[in-house]
Amino acid sequence: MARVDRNIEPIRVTVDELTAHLARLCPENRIDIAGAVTLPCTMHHEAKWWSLLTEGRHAGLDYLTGDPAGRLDPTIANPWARSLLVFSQRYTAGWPAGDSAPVSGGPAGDADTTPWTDRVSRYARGLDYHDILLKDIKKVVTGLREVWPGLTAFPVTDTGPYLEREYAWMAGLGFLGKNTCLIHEKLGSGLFLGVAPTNLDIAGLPPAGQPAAEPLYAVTARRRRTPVRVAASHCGSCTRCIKACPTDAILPNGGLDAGSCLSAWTIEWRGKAPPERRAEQGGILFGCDICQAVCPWNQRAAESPTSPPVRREYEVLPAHAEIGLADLLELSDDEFRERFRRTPLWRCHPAGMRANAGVVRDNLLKEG
Ligand code: B12
Repeated sequence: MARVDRNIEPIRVTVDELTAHLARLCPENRIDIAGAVTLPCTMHHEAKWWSLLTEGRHAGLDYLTGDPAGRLDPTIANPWARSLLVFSQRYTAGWPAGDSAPVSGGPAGDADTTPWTDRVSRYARGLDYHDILLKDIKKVVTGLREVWPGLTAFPVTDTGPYLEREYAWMAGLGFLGKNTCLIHEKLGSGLFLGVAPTNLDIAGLPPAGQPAAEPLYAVTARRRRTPVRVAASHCGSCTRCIKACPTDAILPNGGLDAGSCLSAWTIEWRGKAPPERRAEQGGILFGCDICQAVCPWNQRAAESPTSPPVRREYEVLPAHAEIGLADLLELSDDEFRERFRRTPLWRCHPAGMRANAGVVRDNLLKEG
């Protein structure tokens, strides 16, 4: 990655000042959790990242492999950056027990009555988080800039060269599950993440490389007096996600073989799952929630939903009810564009959506 030299001076702030402003700006802008990390810092799970690349578990996603040094150290591209702000927004209030059917990939005898949106990951049933969350983060940043006019910050969600889950853990937003997801002990893992490198030099944060015990802001009240998140994982001996994954994508001790993940097959590979493995896709149309749906942390989150509710933009779009699975098989490119342009489903392109629908139809016919 090219080094961008900018004459940007750091701004000295205290963690208490930042916390006070986040406490005001996050709820106003529907951000559910926020924190900060001092840059540069050590990546604790650097080895996990390297093994993904060296063992070829990155599903052939070239955007993951470019510029490894830059990905591990954002200050190479942004030498002016002193901290990384991390933001999270819920897209679902957990997964109730038993929710994984019918997208579980098992027999789907009620194929005729299952809305096709039940076969889509929850994160992708409404509007696109790249628009919603990013706008919300930008509003928080604008609010911070009113306080600190010299603030430089480049918010991004998903698309930047940042290991967002690692930073979210470092910033105290949650812990990392065996399924590699960032899990908040009360909100579960139905969370989007976004980050912003900034020139805020924040006094009072844990030293660079030391994970924070708590986020700076959370929509939930503290549950425990002694924060428990500093350990990387709180999965204990639980292996539910490992056992439930129909394609064995989650490794025996945690971590993901992305090339076996249904999410990669249906989103990134656009319906081009290996022909001999298509039956493993079962009734899943787009994305996959199984490793999250079976997670006890998510089932607990669903049982005790927190207020305020999840942003309604992430709920199933009413227009989706106008069509069924069979229509997706024949959706024209124009109709795909019209229906899905501002949704996460856009990512798999029209041909990918038709291919995914074809795999589901074939699997349902076989199972039925
Ligand atoms: C590429 C990508 C994918 C790929 C590959 C995922 C992967 N695990 O490598 C595919 C297409 C498969 C995918 C799937 C999904 N993704 Co995705 N994805 C990304 C993206 C763009 C990059 C991830 C990356 O760099 N992977 C490389 C690996 C090594 O890093 P990592 O997965 O972040 O893992 C880190 C830690 O978890 C830790 N780690 C890894 N293994 C283990 C094991 C243990 C035991 C421990 C303790 C730690 C640990 O080390 C890594 C480095 O810090 C990020 C956005 C971003 N810029 O970070 C979104 C992102 C990770 N995805 C997200 C989501 C929502 C999903 C899905 C749930 C979508 C769906 N329902 O289908 C699934 C979940 C699948 C899964 N179990 O991971 C969210 C995650 C939110 C969260 N709560 O964690 C992100 C952050 C997008 C966002 N901005 O919100 N994704």
